[in-house]
Amino acid sequence: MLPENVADLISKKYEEAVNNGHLCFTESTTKKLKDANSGMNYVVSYAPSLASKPERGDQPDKNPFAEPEPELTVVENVADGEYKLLLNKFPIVPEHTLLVTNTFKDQKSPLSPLDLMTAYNLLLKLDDEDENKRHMMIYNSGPSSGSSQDHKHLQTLRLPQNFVTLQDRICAGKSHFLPDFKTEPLQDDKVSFAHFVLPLPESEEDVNEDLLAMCYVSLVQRAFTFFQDWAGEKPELANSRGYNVLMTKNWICVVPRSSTRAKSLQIGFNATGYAGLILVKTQEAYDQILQLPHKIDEALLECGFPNSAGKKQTEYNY
Ligand code: B4P
Repeated sequence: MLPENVADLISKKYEEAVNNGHLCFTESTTKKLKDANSGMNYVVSYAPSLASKPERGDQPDKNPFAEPEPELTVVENVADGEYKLLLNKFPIVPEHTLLVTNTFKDQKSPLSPLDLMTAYNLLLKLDDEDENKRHMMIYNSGPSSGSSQDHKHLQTLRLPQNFVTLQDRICAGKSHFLPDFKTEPLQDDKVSFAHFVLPLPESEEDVNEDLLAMCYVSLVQRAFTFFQDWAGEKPELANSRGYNVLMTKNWICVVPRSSTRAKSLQIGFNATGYAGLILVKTQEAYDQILQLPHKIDEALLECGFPNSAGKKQTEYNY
């Protein structure tokens, strides 16, 4: 499925691509912050040079994944030719990879059991407890989710060392379960935005395509309920149906999205924002965040939906 030494292959290809100029790594200043109100940990990456980068790269009409650059291609055929494993051409963290479908599939299409399983297997191969390395898969689906490319791609990036995400915190000590009409997914009532989380089984042997698909479908269903609920007030939300998926070896999370950018701080978020990884491109936003970290939580709500912790799905379902 994936080569045993995929972590080494990524490192080697990354080093070559940086050295031969095929990959444009952007340096950033990073700062760890904690919001005392929400308890959320943040790593804020300030990268002013990205402010002038065009949103869809220098060739906005071209699909970069139709014929990916060989210099960025780590594995040509993953899962019987279903995907390619590529290096992200414009990363802010090293060795950021993309699992891209070989034939065109829409980024708005749901994740398939194979998408989820392949991503999970990649996480297993990249995480290294001895070296304290953890990774997260993200899927930005729909225009309000922060995605800029329409060809289906799942991203995998390393989490900052010793970083505890919102999802880690609420899953701590919890066993895997599937939600039903009595049990809702986990949601931390201290943060302002809606997010639905399920712990994954501790043992990787208990994880398979069916289990991941059931988790994903049950979480996405809750996100879609939000769109229905807001259809009267904001019909454009019902049509855009944007959401983020975040997954580590330990949990899977879905966040319904209402917009890409927060007007308050003038910053955009993709899935990483909802794990507490915040990319900032202007000095103004950076200064405001350093002064008042709670502004991030407000901005995340602006781009999401209100937290529904404690409510049963039937209570916010029409
Ligand atoms: P999308 O899902 O469509 O968009 P995105 O990751 O939100 O990045 P975007 O392009 O909007 O850039 P942004 O300024 O927000 O993913 C498309 C991916 O394909 C991108 O990662 C892009 O770099 C990559 N890509 C485009 N052309 C390519 C090509 N020819 N070959 C290979 N890959 C190509 O963010 C700038 C960068 O920082 C992005 O890489 C983004 O993923 C990353 N990033 C954003 N927030 C981050 C955070 N908090 N922590 C770490 N990294 C973060």
